[in-house]
Amino acid sequence: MAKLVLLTALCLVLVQLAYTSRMECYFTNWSQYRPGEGKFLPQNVDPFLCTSLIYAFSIINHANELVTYEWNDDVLYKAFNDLKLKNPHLKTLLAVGGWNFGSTQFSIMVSTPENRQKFIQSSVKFLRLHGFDGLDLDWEYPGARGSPPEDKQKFTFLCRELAAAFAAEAAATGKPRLMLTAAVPAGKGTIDGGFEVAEVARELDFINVMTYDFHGTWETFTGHNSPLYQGSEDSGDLIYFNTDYAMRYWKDNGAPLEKLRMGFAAYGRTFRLTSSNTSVGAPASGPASAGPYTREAGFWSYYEICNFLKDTTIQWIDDQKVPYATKNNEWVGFDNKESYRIKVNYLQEQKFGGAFVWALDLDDFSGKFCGEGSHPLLSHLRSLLNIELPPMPSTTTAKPGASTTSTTTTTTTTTHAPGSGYCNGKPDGLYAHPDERAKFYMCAGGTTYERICGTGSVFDDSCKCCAWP
Ligand SMILES: *[C@@H]1O[C@H](CO)[C@@H](O)[C@H](O)[C@H]1NC(C)=O
Ligand SMILES: CC(=O)N[C@H]1CO[C@H](CO)[C@@H](O)[C@@H]1O
Repeated sequence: MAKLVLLTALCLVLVQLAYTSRMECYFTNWSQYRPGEGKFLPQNVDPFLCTSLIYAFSIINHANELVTYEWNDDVLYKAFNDLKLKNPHLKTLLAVGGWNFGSTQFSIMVSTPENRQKFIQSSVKFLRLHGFDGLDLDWEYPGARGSPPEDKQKFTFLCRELAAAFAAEAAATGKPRLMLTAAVPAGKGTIDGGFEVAEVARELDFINVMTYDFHGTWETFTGHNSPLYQGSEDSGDLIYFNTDYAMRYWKDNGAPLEKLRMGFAAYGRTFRLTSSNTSVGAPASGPASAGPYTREAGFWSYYEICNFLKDTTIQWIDDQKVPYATKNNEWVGFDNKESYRIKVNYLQEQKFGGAFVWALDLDDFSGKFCGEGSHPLLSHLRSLLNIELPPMPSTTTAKPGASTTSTTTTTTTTTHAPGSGYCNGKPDGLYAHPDERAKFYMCAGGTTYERICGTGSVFDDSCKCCAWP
C-alpha cells in the first residue's frame, strides 16, 4: 500500500514535469527612470521567476549594426546577464526595435543582402560580447503604413539569414546556438501586411504574439486591453481584436503550436468616460489621469491599478473573461489573477507553447502596493504554468561567463511537505525557513514545498536564492 502511494506520487511529479512550459518576461530599459518605488533595475529581477528574460530594447544604427540605446545599457546588460550566475538555467535574449524605434531603420537594414549581413554579423558579435543567449526581433511592423510593401518578404529573408548565421557560428565555435525569436502583432491586418507566417515560423525558435493593446485611449469607446474572447457586441473588424482570434490566426496560417507563445499583460489601458454609462463600449474621450509611476497617458501598471481598486469594485466582462473597473469618469480594463488563470487554461487546452509577459516592472514587483506579496501576477502565472523551480546552484561565486558551462553541480532537493500548512493563505513565492538557513519554502497554489539549498549555501531572502553566506 505504501509503495502504491509512493508510485502514484512519483507519477504525479512526472506528469507535472511533462507539462512544464516556458515563461518569458520582458525587462524594459526605461523602467530605471520611474520615481521612488516604481524604479526597476536588473538588480530587482528575481532570477527564478521566469525561464527566460528579454531585454527591451536595443536599436539599429545608421550603419545597420545592432547597438545599445541608453547611455548606460552596457552596465545594465552586465547586471542583467549576471542574473545567470544565480540561476544557470536562466536564458537571456536581447530585443531589438520596439514601438518607439519604429520601422524606418528596419526597412533600410533589410533592403539589401549587404545591409542584412552587416546587421547579422554585428548581432552575433554584440550578443556574444555581452553574454546574451539570443535575439528577439521586435520590428513594429514590416509593411507598416508608408513603408515598402516588399518588407514582408524581406523580413522572411532576414529571419532565414539570421538563423543560418546563428547555426554556422555555433558549429564553428562549439557554443550553444544563439536563439532567434520575434515579437509579432496580434491584429489581423498587420499580420497580413507584414508576415509570411509559415516561412518565418520555420526560422524562429519562438513567436511571441502580442495579444494586448487591442483597445485603448485612441478609440472613442471603452474596450479591454487584452480580452481573451470576442465581445458579444463586437462587429465588423472588431471581431478580430481578441487573444483567441489572434492565436488561432497565427496557427491557422502555418505557425506550429509549440512555437507560439501567448502574451500576458501586467498592465491595463484607461479611458475617460463622457457619459454616465460605465460599461464596455461606453462613450469615452481620451485617457484617465496618468499613473504616478508610469506617467504615460492611457496606461497603468498593475501596481497602479491596485491603488485605483482600493475604493471601487472589480467588474467582470463575462463574454471576454477579463476584469475592468471604473471610478469618477475613469475606466480601466486590466488583467488579474483570475483572468490569468482562465487564459492559462485556454493556452493549455489549445496546446500553445508557452507564455510571455509584458513586463516585469509593471507587476507589483516589490509587493508594496497590492498586499499580495511580491510579483503577484507573475508568480501566479508561473505556478499556473506548472513551471518547476530549477535546481539551485550550490555556488554563486562562479566567474562571469561560466554560467553556460555548468560548472555548478547541484545538491538541491525538493520535498513535498503535505499538511505542513506553512503556505496556507500565502501568496505564491519563496520564503525563508524560520529555523534553518539552508532551507526555504516554496508556496504554489497554497501547497507547501520545502527545499534545501546546495551544500554550503544558505537562502538569501533579498534575491530569493541560495547564496554563499
Ligand atoms: C451603455 O453602452 C453600451 C455600449 O454601447 C450599451 O449597450 C448600453 O445599453 C449602454 N447603457 C446605458 C444604460 O445606456
Ligand atoms: C527611456 C527611454 O527612452 N528608453 C528607450 C529604450 O529603448 C528604445 C528603443 O526602442 C527607445 O526608443 C526608448 O526611448
